[in-house]
Amino acid sequence: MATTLIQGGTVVSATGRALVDVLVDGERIVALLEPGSELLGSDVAATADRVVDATGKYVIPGGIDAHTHMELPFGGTEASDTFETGTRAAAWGGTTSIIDFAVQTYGQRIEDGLAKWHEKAAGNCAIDYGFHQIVGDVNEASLEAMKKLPDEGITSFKMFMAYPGVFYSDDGQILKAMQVSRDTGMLTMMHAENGPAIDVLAAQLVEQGKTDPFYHGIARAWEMEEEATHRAIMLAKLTGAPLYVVHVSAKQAVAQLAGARDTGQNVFGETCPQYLYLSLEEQLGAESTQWGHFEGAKWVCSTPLRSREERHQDAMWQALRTNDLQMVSTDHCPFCMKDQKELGLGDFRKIPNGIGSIEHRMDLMYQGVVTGEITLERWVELTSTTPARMFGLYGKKGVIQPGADADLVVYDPNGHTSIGFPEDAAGHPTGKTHHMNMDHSAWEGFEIDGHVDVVMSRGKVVVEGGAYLGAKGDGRYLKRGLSQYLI
Ligand code: DUC
Ligand code: ZN
Ligand code: ZN
Ligand code: ZN
Repeated sequence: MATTLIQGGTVVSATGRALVDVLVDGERIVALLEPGSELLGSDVAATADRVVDATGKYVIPGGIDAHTHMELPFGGTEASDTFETGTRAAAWGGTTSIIDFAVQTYGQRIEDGLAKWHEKAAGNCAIDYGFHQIVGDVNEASLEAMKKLPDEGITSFKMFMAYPGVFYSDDGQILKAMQVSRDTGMLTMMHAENGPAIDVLAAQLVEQGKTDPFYHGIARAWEMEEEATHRAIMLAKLTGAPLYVVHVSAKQAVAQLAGARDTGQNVFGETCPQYLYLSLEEQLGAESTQWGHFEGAKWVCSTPLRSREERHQDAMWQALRTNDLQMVSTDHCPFCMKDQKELGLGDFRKIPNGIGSIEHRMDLMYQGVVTGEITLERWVELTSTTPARMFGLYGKKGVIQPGADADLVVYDPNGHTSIGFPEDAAGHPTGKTHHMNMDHSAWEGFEIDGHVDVVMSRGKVVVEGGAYLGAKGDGRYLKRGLSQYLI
């Protein structure tokens, strides 16, 4: 097997940093070595098949994005990234594993929904991938099928308290599924928003002629997130199910999670880069010559962007520091403006919900290190190590140690990344700088004081020198174990 030495970098883990070299043999990490080490009497650097120079750079475990929606059917269209394009964009951004959501739609068997997701992903992914199961129809057959999912490496399922008529489950259905969660150790993931109430508020806004994208966020008020988060916590408490709340955006929802954790309940939460950086006020002010006020559709996602004035973004950063929130995923669910978001021209309810960020998560979170919101170690913990531990991948993923998969990123703190469709000095567009299958960027104009230089996925260098060297089908299905956070 070919060996690679990643030399001269600072290896950063969730718990510290050290100037050590990383030796990779085939698909695995085999040793962490003091610089200049000898192995069996010979100089490692001289005998390695290949040396990657990481001098002055960080070497981190590859990012794990535990919340993505490739090819998700939604709002009469389908998320614009395929497993091929979305995972390639992930690799460009230093993410080497994803966990996507296999969908069981209403009236469908779980087994059939899952088989369809395997079909979509198999042979198409650039990086390793696992699945959570969306349970969209709770009935006797589904509850039985759920019990078999851990054997397939699926140890978490997601339910929706929102989207009546699409993915929605009522409290009784959630209770039944949570009983399976308690009995099997599968993690219950929850989209916590009061969907029935939101739909009434949304309809009333549209009746009043308030149809611009911004009203999406008004209808999906933080009270609707706080209430649903509380309800999910109570149902989890009653059943004894471990609970993981996805895409937390309201500071009041964080308070619910923190309160439950303080009582010893096994509940967790993730937030996403959009809830750390973007706001409802900016969505309200968004306007372009092409789209007018409909420009705000680029940021229509659920949960919605929250008010900066109300300081939700500050609360999310704080919760990431205090561990009231444990991870950052993207909820990557991209839609183009043309033919997709524009389905909601004149009625914000018809805008497909979602933002594409898979390529930018590692950079955006690194910027939090630069601005002093989080430490370098916490960056690694939030984006790689905790996702691996939370979702049963740790040891193989999420850590740089002998025996782990060689999923590695060389990150340059002296590099720079401009996101979006920048213009040159004369104001001419230079083309898009990202690789997601989108005709815009929700992150237009973001500047990152760092750069993903080299990405290695299971021992293969897939990004280097600004070039993509990987191939469709490099990624394998990840059978996951139970969460390490079960008690
Ligand atoms: N939220 C989104 O923004 N997109 C897909 C589904 C969801 O819950
Ligand atoms: Zn959701
Ligand atoms: Zn989602
Ligand atoms: Zn020019």
